[in-house]
Amino acid sequence: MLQPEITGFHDVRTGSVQYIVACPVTRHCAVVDPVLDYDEKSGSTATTNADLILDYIKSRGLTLAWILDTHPHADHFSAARYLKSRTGAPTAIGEHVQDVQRIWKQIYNLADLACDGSQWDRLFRDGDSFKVGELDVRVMHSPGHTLASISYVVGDAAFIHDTLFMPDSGSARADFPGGSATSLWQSIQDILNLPDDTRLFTGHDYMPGGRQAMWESSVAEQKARNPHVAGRSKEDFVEIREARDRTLPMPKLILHALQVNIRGGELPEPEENGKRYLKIPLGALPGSVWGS
Ligand SMILES: N[C@@H](CCC(=O)N[C@@H](CS)C(=O)NCC(=O)O)C(=O)O
Ligand SMILES: [Fe+2]
Repeated sequence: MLQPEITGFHDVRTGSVQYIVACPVTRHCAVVDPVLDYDEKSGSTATTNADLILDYIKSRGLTLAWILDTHPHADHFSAARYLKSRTGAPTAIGEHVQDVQRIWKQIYNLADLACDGSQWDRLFRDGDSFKVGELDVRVMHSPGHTLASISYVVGDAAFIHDTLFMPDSGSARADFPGGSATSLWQSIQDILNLPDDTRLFTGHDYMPGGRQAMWESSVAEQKARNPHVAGRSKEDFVEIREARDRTLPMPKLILHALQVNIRGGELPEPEENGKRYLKIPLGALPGSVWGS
């Protein structure tokens, strides 16, 4: 089986890991979960992360074939639209993004938002496959963290985003609107049913205890060492996950980011003065943590 060449780019500000996955034969590649930089204090955006990815692609003589997101992110803006504007490559996400769009359309009261996923070039369903050069990519629906989450399985590798983090970091939260710890458990089982030596690439690393950022593990390592799954039943997992979620404040950028990410990473249209504005609903989400 042809194996992909994988490079991870860790964004320290958000703990996100962005990937380039390349076909060693044709030099075509896909980008997974690119970040558009955003500073909420000044309201500025920047393309430092995305430009690093573009520079890497250029310097290695790669051709960008796909811009992939695993789910509508709650902690950063997607750079999918920016990368498409720079390269013309098609964008894609899971088909259930339409359900996520419907949830957030209501929360933001966005009368004009099309909830048909038309903001992307392709919507993947469970079991779909496509090519990056000569690499076969298979899509697995992996709901739980969000309704729309998907994993991409490429050769001996899988991009599992916000399901399992590194074995010392447990799993992703399941308390966003549409999230479910029970669904996340099932999605994690599907991942752990891949061959033991499958290379797993996670979506975030928060560098616990100040260690170096890490993002690659294997099915065998997760089964042996991740405290959220090793020796755990579904009931244990759901209890651990829901208990931890009750302690977590909402991500700093959730209300900033979702309105952009449900539009495929497109910023709101400028108003008549040429300026773009975000919309922040008040009292829309639970989980206020005062004094922190
Ligand atoms: N402190 C971060 C938290 C971001 C966050 O909630 N990340 C999600 C993934 S999008 C998660 O699963 N976190 C698990 C955890 O923090 O234990 C922020 O405010 O952005
Ligand atoms: Fe996430």
